[in-house]
Amino acid sequence: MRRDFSAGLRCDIFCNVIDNYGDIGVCWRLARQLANEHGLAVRLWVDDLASFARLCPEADVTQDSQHRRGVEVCAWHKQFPDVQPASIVIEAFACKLPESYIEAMAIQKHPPVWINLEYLSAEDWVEGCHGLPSPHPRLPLTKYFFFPGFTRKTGGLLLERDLLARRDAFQHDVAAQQEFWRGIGLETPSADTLKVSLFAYENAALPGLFDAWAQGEQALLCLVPEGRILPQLGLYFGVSAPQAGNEYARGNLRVRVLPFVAQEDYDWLLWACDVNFVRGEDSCVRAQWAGKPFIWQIYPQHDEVHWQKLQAFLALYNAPRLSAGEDPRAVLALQGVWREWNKEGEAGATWPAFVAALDELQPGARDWAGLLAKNNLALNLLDFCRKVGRMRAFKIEGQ
Ligand code: TRH
Repeated sequence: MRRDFSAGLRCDIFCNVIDNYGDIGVCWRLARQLANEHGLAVRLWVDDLASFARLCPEADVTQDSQHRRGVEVCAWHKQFPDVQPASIVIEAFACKLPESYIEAMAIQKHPPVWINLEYLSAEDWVEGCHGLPSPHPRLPLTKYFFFPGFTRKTGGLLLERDLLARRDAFQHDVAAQQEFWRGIGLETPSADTLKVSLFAYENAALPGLFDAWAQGEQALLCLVPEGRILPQLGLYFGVSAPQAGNEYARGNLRVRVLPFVAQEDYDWLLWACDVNFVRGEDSCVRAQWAGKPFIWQIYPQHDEVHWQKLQAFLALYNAPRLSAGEDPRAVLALQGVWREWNKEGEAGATWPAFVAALDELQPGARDWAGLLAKNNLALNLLDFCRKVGRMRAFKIEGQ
């Protein structure tokens, strides 16, 4: 047996990287939080260390086990080692745990609390499914579905303890902001420049949006982290292989390509910009914590089911504004640009109305972050595990 790395409550998180950075992004964030804020000994098993290393650049992809930011990060190979299961076992996004590990869980005196951490969705059915048990067909084990979400009856969202305080400190600190702009190699933009970050999948709406920005009345600085949108950016400006540090301009639009940074550092960009384009799951949540108006490019799924998810989120997100009796025009402007960006349509045509509504949208974006902050996923998850432990009439080790 491999020696366990720490006493106290232990947690194993299993992450199977499907594509992009969302799976590992969520797991890495949760792992750090459980380890650093709640004192758990966390092992993160990941089957693609190269993806992990994009979020944690000091990672060594050749190591089977390494300690990073308080977490033991382990390479998850097909041939799984003989290890002692932790007291909390989290399989992310229904990834399939190693058979030998499941068998080992079943023979523990106190079998672990086994959680399937699901994808984020704002749809109604999530509340009904959050926390449901799923008994193993053969072994004396029960897996529980844990759904992140936006309402009190869901598991909530990942939020570091001090995040909003750090955000506020940064947004009120001119010197810290200047430091940020210097750090990415730029002068602090003038007050009348609109600062937009653009993290996106390929999107046929990009040229139209760039045209609208180039022809707009206001100077616009667009910051693009390296990634899937770069070839299209290159096409637009007639250059091949744009890379970090490159800058392009047309009309009132200035575009700067940024390096893909460590996960913790991405927040600074979101806090520094006036509008953020985000994608997938984790960056979308981070944009909400930034408290700025944002545009979400949802991860496209088969049979167009992602449209339902998008509509469900928009309905929740806009509900506080509409029920407060605010002028619906700002909400419609936001919906317009979200719709066109996601259907890769006329995003450029919807942009002027959106920009005109920014002042109205800003306070709502901030209030929304405050509302969501009351429902913290890591705290909820630990409460849930304690409850399951109590139901089984044993104390979770270390509690
Ligand atoms: O990379 P994504 O498109 O991930 C997607 C979604 O999660 C989707 O739901 C899932 O099904 C699919 O993967 C498999 O977008 P997401 O979720 O925003 O993840 C990006 C991560 O990258 C996030 O944790 C933030 C991080 N990031 C950095 O660490 N540095 C950077 O410079 C940037 C731009 C992002």
